Amino acid sequence: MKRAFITGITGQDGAYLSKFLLEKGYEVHGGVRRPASPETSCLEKLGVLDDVHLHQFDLGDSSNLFKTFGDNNFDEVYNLAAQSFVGASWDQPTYSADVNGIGVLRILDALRTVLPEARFYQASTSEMYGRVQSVPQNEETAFYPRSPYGVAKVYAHYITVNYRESFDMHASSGILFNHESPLRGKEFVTRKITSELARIAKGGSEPLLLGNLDAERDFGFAGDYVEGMWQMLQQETADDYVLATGVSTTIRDFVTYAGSALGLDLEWSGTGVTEKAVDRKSGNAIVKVSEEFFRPAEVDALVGDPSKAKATFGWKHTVDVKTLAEMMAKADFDALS
Ligand code: NAP
Ligand code: F7E
Repeated sequence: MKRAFITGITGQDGAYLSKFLLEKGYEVHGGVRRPASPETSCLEKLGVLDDVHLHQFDLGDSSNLFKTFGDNNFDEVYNLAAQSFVGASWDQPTYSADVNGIGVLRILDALRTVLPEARFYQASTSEMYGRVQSVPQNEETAFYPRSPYGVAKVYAHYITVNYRESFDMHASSGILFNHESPLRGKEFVTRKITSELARIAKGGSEPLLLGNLDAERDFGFAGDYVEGMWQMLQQETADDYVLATGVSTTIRDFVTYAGSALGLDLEWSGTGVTEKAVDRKSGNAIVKVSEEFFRPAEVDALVGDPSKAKATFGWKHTVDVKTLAEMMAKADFDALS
């Protein structure tokens, strides 16, 4: 039986990856920051909390990384832990740099010293492309990060490549575009949209407040992406791969898709901060724009090219963006019933 360790096991991807690996017959271990009362709702919702082994683990502390890897003979280590909210990285820039950047060096250094045969996965991100240098983005596209989060992830990406090349470690980096699910945190835009529209569809009167509706993202389903993470570590040689759908969608269109799944027929009018959406049936204002949710520097448009992952191990997405919006909106609506 293979043994895997997942940092960030309590997050969206950690929960889906745990379920996926358990179904493959793995013994699954994971790191939690607050073992006395960890936030385990994602693992509970997927029904796997009782099947995983939780260890005290913080990316800020080298000694517990050495202990965790020194005491356990893991075959695969997936680093999913991060301060993952881009917007918060301007408020906590040094913390984001430490956890998302130097934290990865701490893991690699511990693995090199006490568990050098373990295969390693680093959660890299399309945010590294930032102000995009070509369209679509693939493994050869130059990085131009636009947030403290993105800058830290570029460091993490290159230190992973460097340890692979310097110490012959099996260390791979998955450059994943946005992937979402009913387990997504409510501060991220897709889940904010679906949870707020569900509230409105249930009779709530306050409109949904959003920032930049013109931003475009390549949205996929998290369940598809964790399979790609695992596939990367099954390759004989470690490498870097983009996972994406190849389709880009504005935030405005995602709202329209989610609204439609809940019976809201949205009509958009205005521009910039005066833009709004009204439900044609009720005449109620459903969406308004607030400057509060704009970022100091924006990533305007991302769209990925996953050809390398498809050609190498046959990965492709199975859920398109409309189905994703519907899945998330209905889950939020049902949760309120
Ligand atoms: P998420 O739901 O926010 O989960 C993040 C996890 O990291 C949580 O379990 C959190 O634990 C843990 N964590 C945060 N700081 C930590 C620290 N100092 N030490 C140990 N654990 C810590 O994120 P996600 O969406 O699953 O994303 C997983 C990874 O993929 C992240 O690295 C993210 O940056 C990256 N990524 C995500 C996407 C996406 O679209 N989802 C795309 C590309 C890359 P707590 O429960 O204690 O907070
Ligand atoms: O924003 C715009 C916002 O916070 C998406 C993380 O998983 O994916 C995620 O990062 C877009 C941005 O995700 C609101 O300005 C408009 O353009 O959902 P988000 P993100 O920044 O793309 C990448 C790949 C990661 O690696 C990250 O870990 O939506 N937007 N109005 C808004 N965003 C939020 N959060 N809230 C709004 O009200």
